[in-house]
Amino acid sequence: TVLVAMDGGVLRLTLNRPEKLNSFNEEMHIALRAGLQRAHDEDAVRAVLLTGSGRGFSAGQDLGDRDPRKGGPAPDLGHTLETFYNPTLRLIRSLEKPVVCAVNGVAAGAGANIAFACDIVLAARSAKFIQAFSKIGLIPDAGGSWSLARILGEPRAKALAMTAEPLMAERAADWGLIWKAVDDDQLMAEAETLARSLAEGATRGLGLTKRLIQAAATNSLDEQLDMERDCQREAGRTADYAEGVTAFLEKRKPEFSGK
Ligand code: LHQ
Repeated sequence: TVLVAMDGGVLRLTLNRPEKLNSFNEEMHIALRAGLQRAHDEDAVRAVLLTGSGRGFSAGQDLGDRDPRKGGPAPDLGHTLETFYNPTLRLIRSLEKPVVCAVNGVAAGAGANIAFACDIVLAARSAKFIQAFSKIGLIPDAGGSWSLARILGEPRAKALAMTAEPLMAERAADWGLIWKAVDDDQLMAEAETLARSLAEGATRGLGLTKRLIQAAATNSLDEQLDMERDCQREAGRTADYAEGVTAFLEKRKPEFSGK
């Protein structure tokens, strides 16, 4: 349910239930989490590229798995979040390596919000983001209530969440929810080039950059300045810093090792 491929330091994870628009069942959750865990564990992985197969990125939770007509006790969706979605969100945010997301088509419900949790999001111009939750009586999960409110502010966050109006890629970029919208036929090439160049970057420095930018939301300026001091101290001790400066002085391209 998730295709995994390693290429030049990029771990590519492709959500692969195209006939269900890559909606999440338990198997796909477990496979995605295993891929993200591998990115945490293996030094050889220096960037992640997340995308979907077929015409959609992900339609969120597989509602076929959740048919109330089948009877049984009322489901505990909090348990579903704690068991399946929240660990994935935490893995993406805590991975100190760049996570590029190529949104190849519609991203709905938790599918949209998993994309928004990634570090650099490119979307096909035809892709749209839908906070589908309100249509079925739910609240925006998979970090959506957090990322929408943080990135957009209350007015746009509330309108998107309450109306479930589709947001086209271009506008998502204008609003700062994603990095950019790309012509459909260019999306994968552009995302691959970006992921590859990040994988060839100074991995520790990029990881510390991610840590700092994510911490900024809750830090005071003083706390952030202290953290920059500590992170820069750590970055300054890496082989990649020495290589970066040497390459600059020698007027050549640096060859970063990720160390
Ligand atoms: C689907 C789905 C889907 C199953 C399309 N499930 N089959 C967390 C905790 C626990 C429980 C609940 O949820 C959550 C988090 C969530 O993510 S809640 C939000 C769940 N997602 C949605 O409500 C979105 C439902 N899907 C749609 O609104 C549409 O399919 C969109 C707008 C995504 C795409 O529309 P179309 O391009 O018109 O495609 P389609 O609707 O024709 O879908 C294609 C096929 O995919 C179709 O199957 P079929 O056998 O008829 O060809 C759909 O039934 C299936 N599919 N989403 N979430």
